[in-house]
Amino acid sequence: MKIVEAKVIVCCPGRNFVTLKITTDEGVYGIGDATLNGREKAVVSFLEDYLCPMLMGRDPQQIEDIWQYFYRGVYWRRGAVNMTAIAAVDTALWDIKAKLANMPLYQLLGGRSRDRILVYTHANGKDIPQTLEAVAKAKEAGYKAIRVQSGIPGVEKTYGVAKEGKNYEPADADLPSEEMWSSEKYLNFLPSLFAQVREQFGDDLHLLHDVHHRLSPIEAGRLGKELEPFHLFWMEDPTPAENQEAFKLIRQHTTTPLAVGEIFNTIHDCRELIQNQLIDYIRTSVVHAGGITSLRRIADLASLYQVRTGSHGATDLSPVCMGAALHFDYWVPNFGIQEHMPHQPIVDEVFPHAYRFDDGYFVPGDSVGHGVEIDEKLAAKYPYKRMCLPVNRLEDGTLWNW
Ligand code: CS2
Ligand code: MG
Repeated sequence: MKIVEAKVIVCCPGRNFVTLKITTDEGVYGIGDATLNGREKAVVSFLEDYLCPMLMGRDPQQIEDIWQYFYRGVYWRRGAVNMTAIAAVDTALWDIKAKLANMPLYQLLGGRSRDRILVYTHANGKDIPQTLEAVAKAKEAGYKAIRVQSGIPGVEKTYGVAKEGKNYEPADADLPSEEMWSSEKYLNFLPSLFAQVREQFGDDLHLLHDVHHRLSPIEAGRLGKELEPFHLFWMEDPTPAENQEAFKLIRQHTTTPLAVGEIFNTIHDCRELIQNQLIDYIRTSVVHAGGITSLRRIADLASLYQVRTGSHGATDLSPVCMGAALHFDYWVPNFGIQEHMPHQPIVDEVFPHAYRFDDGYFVPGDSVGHGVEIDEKLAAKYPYKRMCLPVNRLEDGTLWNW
């Protein structure tokens, strides 16, 4: 069997998505997500100019060898663009292999380890009353786990909070918009938010929070400690993780569980964090960490240290990634939770899928492959439009982590 076509499809049904479609000489095809939010065209070029021509004539069944060819075989390793492109190839090939086996992907991975997949969704508002309303709405929709973000008094625009009357979408402008940040105001405010959420909703709901790389390690230690009475499921990305050792300091000060990894691309980005038990959840995704092949290796390493998975699932990860992630989650023994930020209805139309939500949980469905398709005709109606993520500055104008 041979690969005869590898085609990149770019569309913007409300937000940009890049999809790779690999077709074989026997007509079987597979698709993979290649979306890198705000840098989509870089991955398109990487695929079209380099990886796609190199795929022609190869046996699509040799998933491991193709992964090694693109990772080990290339002098320039790792990096977000590179690993997203490799992930798209890998996901499409697993889709093909599962179709050839006439199985849903999770069966090929080893079968399911659970009946259903716990997901968390987002609740946010411009202040505490609005945020409490959003939590109530998510709870009514059936979610058992909710990520809570709120506007901060004295900070005009902050990460994770939707514009009035709109759904939250991280890439919001043709050129990066600017936000302002104050760690002091945030730290003084956040515990009161969680105190009120617990007071209104009791202890049963799982609560999560994303710090989005904003704090220094000692500030993160303080926040984790002050949030302990509200027993969060996790505190996410408390500080940038380029220096993995920084997490030692946070760990020394708090028992609030820590989750990291949505911007990681390889096992090396998380190795020290996992081996030193500095985190509780590893959030690497199928699309940004090199596909199912490498996510499996990360999860196996994590399982040795009782670290569980909690894959990134924001709206910039396409339904193709979500489908593949849910098959992975169904199988992976050390599963923790899966993020679910619902796509707009038009996105679900462009990408028809077998996975479905049921009362706070997901199931991947039993279609062969990963169960996600792309309606190419509909996709063609929504051409690419540049959309950038914001940047962030401190009150004195210093550029900060977004
Ligand atoms: C976030 C994302 O979902 C998350 O946890 O951190 O919203 C992130 O900001 C976007 O995926 C960036 O593309
Ligand atoms: Mg995050």
